[in-house]
Amino acid sequence: RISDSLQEALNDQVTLEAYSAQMYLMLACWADENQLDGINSFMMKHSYEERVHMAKIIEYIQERGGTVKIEAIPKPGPEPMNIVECFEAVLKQEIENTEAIYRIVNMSFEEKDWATWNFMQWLVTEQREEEKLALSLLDKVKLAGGHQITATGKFEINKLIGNTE
Ligand code: OFO
Repeated sequence: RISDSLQEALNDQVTLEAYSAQMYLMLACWADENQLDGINSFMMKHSYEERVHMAKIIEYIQERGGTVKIEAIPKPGPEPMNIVECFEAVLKQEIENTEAIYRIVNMSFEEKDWATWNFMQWLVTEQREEEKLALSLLDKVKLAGGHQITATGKFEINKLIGNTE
């Protein structure tokens, strides 16, 4: 059975994944308000992915005989002022999430809970990919003009991000 401390850390991670999902939803709605349909669909997809992460962690806690506690999710924000801030928010969120995941990996290592350690490796890989993606999209936004982006730049970047998985 999972330890109380790992149970608590994994429960916190459930809330953090839910928070990430809300944050992507907030960015998706911001994009929609700003006629950025490609960015909207990218953010909607990622919000869904975070919910999948959340559900997997819930299942894992239950599988190990632990108790899941569904907590309140803090309000995401603030809303970005432009596309650069939008992708800076994504990168920041993913980095924070990675740090939280590493803390659990470390705890499971110290407790020699190899099942949890092994389960967490999937999230480690996932985060590596998500951080890489967030960083490369932020680079592309900057390349397209960053804070000085033109209407054409916005049009192109919106299309490109809309076609990104
Ligand atoms: Fe952004 O990934 Fe969940 O963990």
